[in-house]
Amino acid sequence: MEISALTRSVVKSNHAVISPDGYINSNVPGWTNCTVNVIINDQMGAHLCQILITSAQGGKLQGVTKASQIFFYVVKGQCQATISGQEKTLTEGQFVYVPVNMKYCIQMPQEGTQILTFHKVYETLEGYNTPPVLFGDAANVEGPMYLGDPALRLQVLLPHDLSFDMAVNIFTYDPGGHLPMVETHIMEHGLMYLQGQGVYMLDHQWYPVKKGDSIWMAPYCQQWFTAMGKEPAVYIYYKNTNRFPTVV
Ligand code: UGY
Ligand code: MN
Repeated sequence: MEISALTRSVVKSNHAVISPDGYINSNVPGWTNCTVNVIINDQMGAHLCQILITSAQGGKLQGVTKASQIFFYVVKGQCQATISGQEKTLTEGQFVYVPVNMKYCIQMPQEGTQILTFHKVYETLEGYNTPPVLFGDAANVEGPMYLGDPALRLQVLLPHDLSFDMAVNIFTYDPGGHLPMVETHIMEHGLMYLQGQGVYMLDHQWYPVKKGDSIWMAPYCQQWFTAMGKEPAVYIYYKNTNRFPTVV
């Protein structure tokens, strides 16, 4: 029998590793016939929110974005997204970016459909409009090698456009591939593993991680990853970007 007092999850002041074994469901008004797991949010000191939604039969996410924009990514299954009069079927790897102050309705007819969301309070930029609704498909986004290493590929899902104040990228590491340096930076991350496994170093502590795990990294949380095993390790991650980085 498994000892239920064991987990790989940790929550620290500048990072967290959340494995699915500790999930407890939240009830969100307007989000019905689905399980909602709030993985990262402001309660832990983050400036983003990351939620995993798992649909029962007839799941539906209905609401209006307010101060925060929401990026919806289909991890598995399919859904019907209606945003500001545009209706599209989204399947695994497809996504929709919903800007602030906009109605959304996402229906998930198939039980087991999973949608990952990233939320961020939108910061306006003088001279730029709020970004529009954007539908996309990771399968159509090129993945050039990262910093000259063919073992690492980075797909950038949102446009390089200063109207966006967040980025969502997919990072693929071949087995043995690793970040070329320990990153030490002001940007914050939220991520979830879509495939594979490896070891993440966060603030000089070492964590085995695998498909389904999520990680929060606060600004300046030092970070490094190497992929292990027989298949590439793939994670989708959030990063804040394109705004004046400091109040000083
Ligand atoms: O974009 C990034 O900062 C990325 N290289 N960080 C990470 O994957 N931990
Ligand atoms: Mn980073």
